[in-house]
Amino acid sequence: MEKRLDDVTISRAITESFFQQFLSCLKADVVIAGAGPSGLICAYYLARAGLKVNVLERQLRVGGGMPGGGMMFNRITVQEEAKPIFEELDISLAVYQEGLYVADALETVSTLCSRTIRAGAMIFNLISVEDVMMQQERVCGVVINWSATVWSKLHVDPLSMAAKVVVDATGHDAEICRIVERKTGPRLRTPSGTVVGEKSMWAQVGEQSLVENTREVFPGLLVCGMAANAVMGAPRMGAIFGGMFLSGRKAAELILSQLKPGEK
Ligand code: 48H
Repeated sequence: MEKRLDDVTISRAITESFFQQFLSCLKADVVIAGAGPSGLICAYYLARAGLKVNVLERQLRVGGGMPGGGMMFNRITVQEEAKPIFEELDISLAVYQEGLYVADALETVSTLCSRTIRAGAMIFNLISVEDVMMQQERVCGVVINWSATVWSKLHVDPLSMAAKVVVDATGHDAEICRIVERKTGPRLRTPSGTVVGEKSMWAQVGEQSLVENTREVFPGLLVCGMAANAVMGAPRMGAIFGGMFLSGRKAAELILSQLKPGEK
């Protein structure tokens, strides 16, 4: 006789599997807020090097601003400097003109997500970072809640996730840096000590400064991707994404120079 699928067994499989992983993630080497391109790339390189990495994404889906391409035309542009990362991940690039390539936004998001998980990073969607943990003037983790509780404005107390390093990869709003600024005063490592704020579109300068602006902005807190330009007061760049990949990789390199895999 056909073996029937038991409804409760399905529920148990999901909840047991999820909570086993969730419990093992409550202490990590690195927690990254935001699963946009910069956060995912950062997670990919850290996990590949053997660090324990969690990515927390507020939305149902990963990819941040990438699936929408430019104005919902689901293509992204990529400059020469980032081409080796696309090749490493095996994401197709079509030459548009010398030094400029076009990629399918959905292929890029799905491949990057898959590679990041297979490298060993844990990605949790539908979880928002709503605060940081801070001890002895150092960020040492994040305070999290289900996005659904935040959106529905329910007063539900959060949980915590400890990390040696936290990365703000939340994009234009630089949410984690703003939280730290709000709680500690103007003590970020920026020209003003605060989140300076993103400047208007200038792709050339925006892309160049993005990698430079990828840095530790407070003890235990790094910023990468669009958030790095927002924090340091540099321009936006429109739908060119090479800088996001280079910034995520640089954040991973900075972290790896501090935290050696194995010293967990
Ligand atoms: C959990 C959160 C929280 C939170 C936000 O916006 P993103 O795609 O960010 P980047 O920096 O990787 O890429 C930027 C790029 O997409 C972009 O916007 C460009 C190139 N713009 C140029 C221009 O001129 O406009 O992803 C950030 C992710 C999103 O998925 C958010 O949902 C998520 O972070 N997020 N997740 N807790 N508190 N805040």
